[in-house]
Amino acid sequence: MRPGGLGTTKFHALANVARISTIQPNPNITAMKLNYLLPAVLISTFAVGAFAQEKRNNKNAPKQTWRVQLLHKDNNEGIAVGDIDGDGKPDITAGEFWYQAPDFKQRPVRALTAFGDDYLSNNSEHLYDMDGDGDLDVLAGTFKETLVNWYENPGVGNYDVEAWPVHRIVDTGTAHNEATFLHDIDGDGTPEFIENSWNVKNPTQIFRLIKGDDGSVTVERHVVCESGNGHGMGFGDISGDGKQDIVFQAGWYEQPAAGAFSGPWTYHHDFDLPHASCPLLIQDLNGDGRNDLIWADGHSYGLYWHEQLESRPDGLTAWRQHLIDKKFSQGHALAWDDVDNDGEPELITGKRFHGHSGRDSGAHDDITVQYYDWAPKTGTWAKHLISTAPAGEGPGIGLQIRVHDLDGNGWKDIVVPGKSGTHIIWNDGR
Ligand SMILES: [Ca+2]
Ligand SMILES: [Ca+2]
Ligand SMILES: [Ca+2]
Ligand SMILES: [Ca+2]
Repeated sequence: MRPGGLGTTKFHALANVARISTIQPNPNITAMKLNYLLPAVLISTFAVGAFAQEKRNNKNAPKQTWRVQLLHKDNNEGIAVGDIDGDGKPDITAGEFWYQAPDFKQRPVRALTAFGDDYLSNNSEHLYDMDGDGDLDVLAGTFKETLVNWYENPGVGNYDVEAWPVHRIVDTGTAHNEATFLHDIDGDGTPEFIENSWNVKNPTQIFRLIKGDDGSVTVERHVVCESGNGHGMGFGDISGDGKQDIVFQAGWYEQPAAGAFSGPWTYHHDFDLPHASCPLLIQDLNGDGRNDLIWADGHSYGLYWHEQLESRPDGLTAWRQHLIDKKFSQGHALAWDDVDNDGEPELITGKRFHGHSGRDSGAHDDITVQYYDWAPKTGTWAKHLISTAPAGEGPGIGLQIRVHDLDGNGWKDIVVPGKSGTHIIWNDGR
């Protein structure tokens, strides 16, 4: 039986709504123009083609259906999924609480502090076995604090506590944080903790998690760049050498040939991506062997992909911008996963509700969650609306989107936090 009696809200389940295509110009001409027109710092804002929508004609295809369940409403914008109690069923953490499957009973994790008009201190969270005792703990970031804490899973039979034991792991020295990532940047199987900051003067740094034999965990700090961060971040191989690079608002950092922690990384200011999403995605969309970028403006309208072209003779990378969708704002988070069961991942995003407390463009638009199905042969994205609701009354994407098959029906569900509530969007499939 599915969870979802209480708190299940009616919503608009839509499928196959519109196809969005970008009409691509002659690549040779575009590359020439880019090389000719743009100086050393390549800003690839080359407007591409028309933005066209057409109704899909195939009305007989079975429609994929989605169902929204509200778990809680507060201003928390971080979320994580993992099997906290070890019963084999994925559970959810979201800010002050965790939700125990299968009925998603709300239980406490920690207290968050409020600030501003409508913020809670948490800007992101990750489930990871910090102390190596076999159960998942919560590692969390904050908007304003330089101190990073993790919260210890109290273990089966001990979940009626007021809060999980808290441990300080590091003082990063950086406030003004946008989001954090737990990501294995060097590919050794252990993830690193990496902060993205909107303050461009902040360092970009990687914290390696070091586990002691006694269950203690410490970090080792590695500086990518002493001063140079900026809104938005993603990880992947830009240079094509097989090592992951870091892309952010003002370009990318190239991982040293001798390894992630061998020294400072080389900075390339090859593009600017204003208020880029967290994460921005690095994928070879068109299969030409060069990784491309997918990003949204986290505080205004616009979802784009940047096609990586052949590098310029002077060594700078070259890019062509393609518009994916300009009809929604605040796509602050992106996910890349297979939600339609065709074996290929889709681009999942939506609107963050009340970024900057409602002062962002489109703050009062309807709030949506949607996915885009990429067709490499035609270079087009088919937009599928998953849910839509009046501003503040349905699922938004907050600062993190988690995609996971929670109920084991073979279709991946989507869980999202945000100031319009923490929601499960159940994927009922076709
Ligand atoms: Ca569980
Ligand atoms: Ca643990
Ligand atoms: Ca490519
Ligand atoms: Ca798919």
